Amino acid sequence: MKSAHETKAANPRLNEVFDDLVATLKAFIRKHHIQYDEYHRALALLTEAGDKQEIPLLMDVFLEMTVNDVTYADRPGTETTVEGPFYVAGAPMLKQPFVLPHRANEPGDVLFFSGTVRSTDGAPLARAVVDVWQSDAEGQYSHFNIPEAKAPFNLRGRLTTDQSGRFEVQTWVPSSYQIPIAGPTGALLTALGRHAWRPAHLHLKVSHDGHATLTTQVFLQDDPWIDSDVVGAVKGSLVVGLTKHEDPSDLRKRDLKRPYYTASYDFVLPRVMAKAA
Ligand code: MBD
Ligand code: FE
Repeated sequence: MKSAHETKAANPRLNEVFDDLVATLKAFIRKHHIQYDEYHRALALLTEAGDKQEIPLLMDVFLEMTVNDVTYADRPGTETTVEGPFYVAGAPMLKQPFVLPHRANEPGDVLFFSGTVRSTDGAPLARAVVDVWQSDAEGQYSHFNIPEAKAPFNLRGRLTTDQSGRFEVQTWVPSSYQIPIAGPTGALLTALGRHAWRPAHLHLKVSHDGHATLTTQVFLQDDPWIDSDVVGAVKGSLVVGLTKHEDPSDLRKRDLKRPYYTASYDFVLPRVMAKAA
């Protein structure tokens, strides 16, 4: 549909989707008899979300999963899920043995997360880059909940797979994550009578030359919120179990004094076809 305001179609896609967005919202306003009180409440919510830098959180909680579904429908290999609002590019490139940046008194239990990266044809991918980020054991993300200056790139890092496509990284078991309920996104969830929890998860971007980058999450199986993620981002194929290690011989092997956990995941990346000239 062509709007009466349009002079030239500099970007036909923009005209098409924006005109439809506005038409959809106008139909929504009529359908629900949205009047000024609710219109002003919507403006106040968006204004507060902007002021508090929460627009990415608000959008990702309610809409990103659908964008993910549409973008990656029919994609082979490991299933994708949302990136979320807390990725920070440029995390440190780690050296062997891989340990994510952490504080001297990092709370919680040590986790060794290991796995492989392969191509859809089964070939192991050496020197694939695995970019990991997660909350700490108290549900806090560095650079967002923990000030950057206090703990730069805490629990964020990049590592590479070895010649057989394997990796192992030491981190800390993430906890269930509650979206801050004091902010506008959390307040909206509370007003809706919905909880604000996500099950414990590790975020990953896995990349390799000639392959499509995989953005996904790995979820911990026994989490109480595994079936009711507020973001709706859990897929069964992305859930892993934790194994607890407390035998003295296991602890000696890792040079640790407290029980630790292991989990693993085997990632599969689709090849990108070279574009025909
Ligand atoms: C998160 O930690 C997250 O991963 C997503 C997708 C949304 C909100 C908080
Ligand atoms: Fe997250």
